[in-house]
Amino acid sequence: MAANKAMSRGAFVLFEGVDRCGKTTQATKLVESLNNSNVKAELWRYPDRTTTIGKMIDDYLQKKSDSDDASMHLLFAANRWEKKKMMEEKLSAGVTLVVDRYGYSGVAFTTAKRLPGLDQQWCKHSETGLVKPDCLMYMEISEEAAKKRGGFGEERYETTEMQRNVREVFSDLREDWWSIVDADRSIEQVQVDVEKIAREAVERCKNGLTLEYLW
Ligand code: NYM
Ligand code: MG
Repeated sequence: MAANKAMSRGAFVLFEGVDRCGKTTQATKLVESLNNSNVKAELWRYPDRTTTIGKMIDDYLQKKSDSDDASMHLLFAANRWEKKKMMEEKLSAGVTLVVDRYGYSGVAFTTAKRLPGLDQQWCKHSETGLVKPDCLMYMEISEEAAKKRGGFGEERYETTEMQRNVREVFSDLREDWWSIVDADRSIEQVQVDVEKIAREAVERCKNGLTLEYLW
């Protein structure tokens, strides 16, 4: 093996997008299908509401508590930092991580509040040094299609205006390497694209790909 050849590892496959775009549905189906074809895969999601920090986030999202916007942004980021080491360990052990939201949502949601001082640059700082995904599927859904999938829930941020702003920040954040998936279509149609994109990333990482870090 050549000295500079990266080791075989699992892939970090990420789903991002506004609420109701089908991330959770697709991520769940993808993990199932990967495991069925002998690719070790786990479903992760952020916020991870099971940790101590995650419970504080959950209270905030459910409006059981209120807090300063900057400190909430940092808690969402800390919720990723507390799992960084485990993420690296899983990936190097050959496990593919299918992740439902990550730091891109972190930046998009806080920036979308349009608060003085909390601009995109500020928001990105707390994510700097976290593992970069090997593949990012941005689930693009129109406002109309998202609305047809049922009304908003009761959680914080689930308003038309906020979702509009989030969509805008996401399009600002977009980079060339992102895969844009047309999420207006049926679950089955979207699944075909998702499988293809994810399996290509799994293959690349299996063949050895150096882990990168944000941003
Ligand atoms: N959210 C999610 C943030 O505001 N910052 C973050 O860093 C992350 C990961 O939490 N409306 C927001 C986006 C969602 C909400 O996510 C809960 P979900 O996927 O609905 O459980
Ligand atoms: Mg939600």
